[in-house]
Amino acid sequence: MALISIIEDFHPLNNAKYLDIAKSLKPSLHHHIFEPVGAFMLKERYSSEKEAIRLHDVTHLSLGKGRNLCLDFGSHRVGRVSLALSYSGSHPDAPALLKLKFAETLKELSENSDSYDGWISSSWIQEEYVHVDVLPSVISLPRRYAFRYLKITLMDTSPKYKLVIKHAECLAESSAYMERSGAVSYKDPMLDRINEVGIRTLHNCMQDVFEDGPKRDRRLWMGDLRLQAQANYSTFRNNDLVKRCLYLFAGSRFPDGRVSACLFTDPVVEADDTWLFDYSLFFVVALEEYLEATGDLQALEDLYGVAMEQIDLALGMLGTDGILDQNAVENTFVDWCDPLDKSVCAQSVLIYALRFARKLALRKEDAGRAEAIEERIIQLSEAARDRFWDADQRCFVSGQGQVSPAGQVWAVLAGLAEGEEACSAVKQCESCVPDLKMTTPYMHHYYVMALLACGMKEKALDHIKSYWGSMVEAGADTFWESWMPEDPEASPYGGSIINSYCHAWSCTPVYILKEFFHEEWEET
Ligand code: RAM
Repeated sequence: MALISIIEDFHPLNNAKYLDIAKSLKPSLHHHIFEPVGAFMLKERYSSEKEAIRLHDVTHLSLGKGRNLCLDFGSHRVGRVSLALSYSGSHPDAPALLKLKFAETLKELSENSDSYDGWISSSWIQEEYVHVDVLPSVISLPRRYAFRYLKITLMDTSPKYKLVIKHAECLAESSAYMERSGAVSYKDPMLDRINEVGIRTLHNCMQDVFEDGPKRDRRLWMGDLRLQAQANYSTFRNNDLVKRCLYLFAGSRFPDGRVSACLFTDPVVEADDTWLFDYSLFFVVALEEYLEATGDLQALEDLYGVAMEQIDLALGMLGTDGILDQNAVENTFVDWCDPLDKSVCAQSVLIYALRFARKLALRKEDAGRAEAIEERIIQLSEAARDRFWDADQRCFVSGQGQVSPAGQVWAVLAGLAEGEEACSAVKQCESCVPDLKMTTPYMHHYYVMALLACGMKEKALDHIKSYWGSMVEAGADTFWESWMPEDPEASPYGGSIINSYCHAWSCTPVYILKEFFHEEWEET
């Protein structure tokens, strides 16, 4: 299902004070130069068969028309690339025409982007045609790329000369210092590798905001931010970057006060005309967690009202039966899973957010509000149990008898079942129908959190090792936006070439391991 919202004449409600505070928190970017550590050629333009080349020999290679050269920058990098080019033979009598393709994974190198026909723009594919008029020369590409591999295909020269690639480098950028990740060892090679890949994923997405992915969409999404912030508190602790992002969301909203699902920051800050019910509520959750991490009274004072507005707007979407209306359900994200009936999830996310809103109210010493929220939690939970709990199947059922993993996970996280009932619901996740399987690390994160909420620590750890471990085994340098081990080509967008292979919502094992398992390793 495509997630495309177009609202004609959309004019976000901007708050200059919040945007000024966000601006004052804009971080500077740190730079680091990376050069290739390896090289190879693809035997055919789109084949995966490789011919190894010693890096040392690259600067002496004369590339003629149709040849390609792939440079391996060692791991996933986010930055700006420059190439020093020269020639062999006679003086160049025609421009060199290069096709440059930047790839986050090896697989992308041999994919033909012309075959992509999905619903997200193909312009996200990192490919350029570049004319080089003067040789020798150094060309600096104008865009920032997210990649490990660079494939240079020589589309044309002239019979009089060949191209020589003398040097390539990437000026990588991030607002986080890798040396300050606070990485610890879990004394288990796979967990250490998962932790390392997770930290790199988060680091490479930490730019002047928490980007969802540096290849695509390169911007701030609320659901992603909530998880990035949690991972950040366990690692880099760039808490001002979280603060900046919260103020950005508060600073540009829907005209009726709703927090937008996502924001653009360039050329000016502007809320996207996309609203997701669950994402707007994650503003409340992320604010409370930020305050817990920092105790920032200014943020509490400024943003409390915006958070409570999200709660009031969401409560306004309840029917007289205490169950959310279709508009809320249909605008809930949860996971990329078309057949998923999201009614249990939407109701549960609201109750989950209410629990954070209550903590916020207590923090603000707003006792009346806290009490009213408590009553709502009880009322909405009862309504949800009446509607969705199936005592025979011992799990939550929505729509036309649908038992989905996402529904069980969110109901448990909302506290709609406890003890044996919660365990029984969560166990349903293992035996669901293929169409309802979880598709993203984002959803798998919440599954692990539900296992932990049920006290199933060993299972939670096993799942981290098997699910995130399967990405590591499939060659991930950074964690991927969407991943189903049994269907490696799966994409929510109609073609895996457009998938993001460094997506921060997938980095959360760095948080879970540190917060829920670290002590155990310290003891051993
Ligand atoms: C994708 C983005 C983002 C996610 C939304 C719902 O397009 O990559 O990570 O939050 O969808």
